[in-house]
Amino acid sequence: MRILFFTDTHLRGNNPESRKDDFPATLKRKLAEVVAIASDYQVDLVIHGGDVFDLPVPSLTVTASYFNILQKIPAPIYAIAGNHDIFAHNPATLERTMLGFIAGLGLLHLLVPGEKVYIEKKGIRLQLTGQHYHYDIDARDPALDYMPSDKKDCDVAVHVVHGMLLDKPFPLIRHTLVEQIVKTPADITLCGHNHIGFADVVVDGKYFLNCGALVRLSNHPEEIKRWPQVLIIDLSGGGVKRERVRLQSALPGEEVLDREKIRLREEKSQRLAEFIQALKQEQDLAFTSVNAIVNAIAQQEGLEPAVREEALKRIAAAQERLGG
Ligand SMILES: [Mn+2]
Repeated sequence: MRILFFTDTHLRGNNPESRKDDFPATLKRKLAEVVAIASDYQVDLVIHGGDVFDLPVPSLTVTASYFNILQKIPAPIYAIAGNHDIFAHNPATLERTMLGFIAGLGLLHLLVPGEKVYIEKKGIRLQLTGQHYHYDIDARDPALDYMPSDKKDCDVAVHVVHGMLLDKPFPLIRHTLVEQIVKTPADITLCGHNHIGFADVVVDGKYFLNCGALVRLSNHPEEIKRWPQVLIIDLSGGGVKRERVRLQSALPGEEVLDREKIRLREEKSQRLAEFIQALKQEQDLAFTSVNAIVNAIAQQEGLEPAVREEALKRIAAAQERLGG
C-alpha cells in the first residue's frame, strides 16, 4: 500500500505579496505534477494535511480551476481542515466553507476528529484518523489532538493533524513537540501547518512526518531555501519506507520570491532601529530641555513651586511610561 501525503496548498486566485511569478498558474502546474506523481507511484491513498484553500470561501471559479486538476488523482483523497479553511479557527464552521462544500460533493473525504476510517488495500489494513486545526490546538493537552484514542483492528494506524508540531522548541510560537506525543498509538503521525516542515523523526518505531507546504507563500529566508515536495509512504513489506519527491515544476526560491521586498523590509527595520537609538540618545537632552522650558515658564509666569513640581512629576511619569 502506497500513500501520497501533501499539505498546505493554499489554493487561491491571486498572488501573495512576495511572489514574483503568476502564482495561480504555478499552483496549477504543481497540482498537475502531484496528479502525475500519484499516478506514477500508483498510490492507493492521498492524504492532505490541511489549508487546502487560502480562504474559507474562495470563489467558485478559483475552486473549479484547481479541483478540475485534483479530481484526476487516481486514488481517494482524505483531508483535514487547516486554519485557513475555516472561519475564526472554528471547525464548527466547516459546513459553510468551500472545503465543506467540496467534501459534500465527494471530491475529497474530510476526516472527522474522533472517528476512525479503515482502508484496506494490497493486504494492508489501515486505520486513519485526523484532527482539524482549532483555536485550542497546541494550547491544551497534546494527546487530545495529536493522538488517536487507540489502534484497533488494523496493521498500521495513521493520524493526521493540522497543528504546530515541531521537532525542537521554537521561541514565541505556540507549538507541540514531537517528544510530547511519542506515546501515541499511531504508527505514523502526519502534520501540516508548519510550512517549513522538518526532517523525519522516528522514535521507537513511530514516525512523525511533515514534508513542508506545497507552496511557498512568504519570502522568509527559510522558505527561499526550501524546495516544495510531496511525501510517498510505502507500507508494503511491513516497513514504513519514505520518499520525498521534489516537484520538478517548482522554481528556485530566488526566482519566485521577491528578495527586494525582504531587502526593503530589512532596510526599514534597520532605519527604525537607528531612529529608536537616536531617540534614546536624544531623550536625556530633550528631557533636560523640557525641564528647562517648564522652569522658564514657571519663572516667567510667577507660578507657585507646587505647580512647577507637579508639571515635572507628570513629565517624569510620562517619560517612565515611554520606557525611560
Ligand atoms: Mn498553512
